[in-house]
Amino acid sequence: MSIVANDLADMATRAESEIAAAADEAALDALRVRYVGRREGEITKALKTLPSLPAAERPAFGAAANAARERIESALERRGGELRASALERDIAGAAADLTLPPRRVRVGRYHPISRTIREITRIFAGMGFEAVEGPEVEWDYYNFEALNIPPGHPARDKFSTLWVNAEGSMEVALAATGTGGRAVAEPSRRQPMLLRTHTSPMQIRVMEQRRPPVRVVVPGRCYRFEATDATHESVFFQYEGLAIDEQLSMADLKGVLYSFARQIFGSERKVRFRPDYFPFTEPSAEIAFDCFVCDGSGTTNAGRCATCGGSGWIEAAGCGMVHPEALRRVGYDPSQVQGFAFGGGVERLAMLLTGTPDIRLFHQNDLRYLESV
Ligand code: FA5
Repeated sequence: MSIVANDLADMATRAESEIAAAADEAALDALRVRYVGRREGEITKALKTLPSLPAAERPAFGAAANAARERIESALERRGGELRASALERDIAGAAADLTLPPRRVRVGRYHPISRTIREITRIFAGMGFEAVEGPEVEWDYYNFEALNIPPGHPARDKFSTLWVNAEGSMEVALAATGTGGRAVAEPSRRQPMLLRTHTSPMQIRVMEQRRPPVRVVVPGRCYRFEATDATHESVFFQYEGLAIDEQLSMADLKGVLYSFARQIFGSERKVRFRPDYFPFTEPSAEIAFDCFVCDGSGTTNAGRCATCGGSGWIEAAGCGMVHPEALRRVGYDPSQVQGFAFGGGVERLAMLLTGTPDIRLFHQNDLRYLESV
């Protein structure tokens, strides 16, 4: 190493001991400027002499200057940390607050069990190729009923009483059986009254209107029904709708998809029941149910009839079936070319099974003590 390079090492040693003795941040700053300041610092000054050195000495000199800078900078950092720590200790010693008190509990946010269940449902269906889409909660009579083969006066409207938006834009409760919120509609059209949708099935029509087969979507969303609540019924609840349209789809595909879903969400321990049902917009139609986790499917508990499943031993989870050819024709699909299956299930019913919640109303009462425990 050249003499000049040795001088740089000596300078670093001198700087280190001065830095270690710096009494406060101001003294430390002055030393920083003096040694490693960009304009007038010792290192900068030394580097300015570089061009005047013989070429052979320049690399060693440059390396020595960098090494000296690194030593000085780490000494500055070390001493800075020491000074800050002792300043903190001084503050604590002189503080008026009682620092021995336990800290305030930090409340960590988390997903609501319903949101968690929706995320799980869409994740599982995504694995089977279903894209998640959403639709409007305030819906035309046309999509909620008519396009699903439920014209005014159809008995299937009876189980779908809901809130209707009347001509003045305010809400009124009416029996869906009237189909018009109590108002006569001369020509059935999309400009009919609007309502709070009673199921997610209107999205079957909306999606088919917008896309050509193959279609594979899952639609989670809020639904509304004007009905008395009990352990498994709410007037505002969530459903997830599934729709698949393709060539040569059959009931076997529907069953395979729903069984795979049940296994993925519950493992193999829940029993699955699949049996015929009726929906105007699917043919044939079926219903899928899981055995009740409270009474283990027996229908009774120590207290008597199981309140969660109403004594049946089963919790009805979804309706399903092959999309009705009339619904396919209505959106311009050719039923001789494409077929499809659809299903619509209750999110809360799954969340109840997943979290062991015996009463659906516990999800929407906003009692954090309960929501944090599941
Ligand atoms: C329907 O709503 C049909 N749209 C389902 C369907 C879709 C059939 C596609 C065929 C093809 P249903 O009224 O049975 O069917 O409701 C479906 C599921 O929603 C029920 O199995 C239940 O899990 C849930 N559900 C229905 N009403 C309520 C309620 N009031 N509270 C909580 N969950 C409910």
